[in-house]
Amino acid sequence: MVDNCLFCRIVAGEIPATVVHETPGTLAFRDIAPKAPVHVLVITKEHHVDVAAVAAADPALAGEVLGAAAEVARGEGIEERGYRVMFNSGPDSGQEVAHVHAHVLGGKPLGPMLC
Ligand code: DGP
Repeated sequence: MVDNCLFCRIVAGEIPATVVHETPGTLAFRDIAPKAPVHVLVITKEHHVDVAAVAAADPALAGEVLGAAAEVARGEGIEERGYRVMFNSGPDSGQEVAHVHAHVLGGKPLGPMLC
């Protein structure tokens, strides 16, 4: 755990979150400022700054994040219509929280990717 990391504090139970899914290595909870009817964040319980860091340090855990994202989509009922899984990584992406998280977005037509 990294002391000043918001998502590490959620994993530790120090900050409340609406958890929708959990695996041995991941936790999934609703985004506090949802951008779509379904907006869930899938994070690693271990601290990794971004998707490249977890992929380099523990490829199996990176795969576990993707599997958990698919499970969340199934559980939220958005699998059939489709959904988006997105990672921000680094300053140009606008990444606000330096702890790897997949955004799982769906529940409406999402339109083209913005950049
Ligand atoms: P990003 O910009 O990719 O780093 O996304 C960070 C997301 O985290 C953003 O969509 C808002 C969300 N978020 C920030 N603080 C909290 C919090 O305290 N609780 C929850 N559930 N989500 C948070």
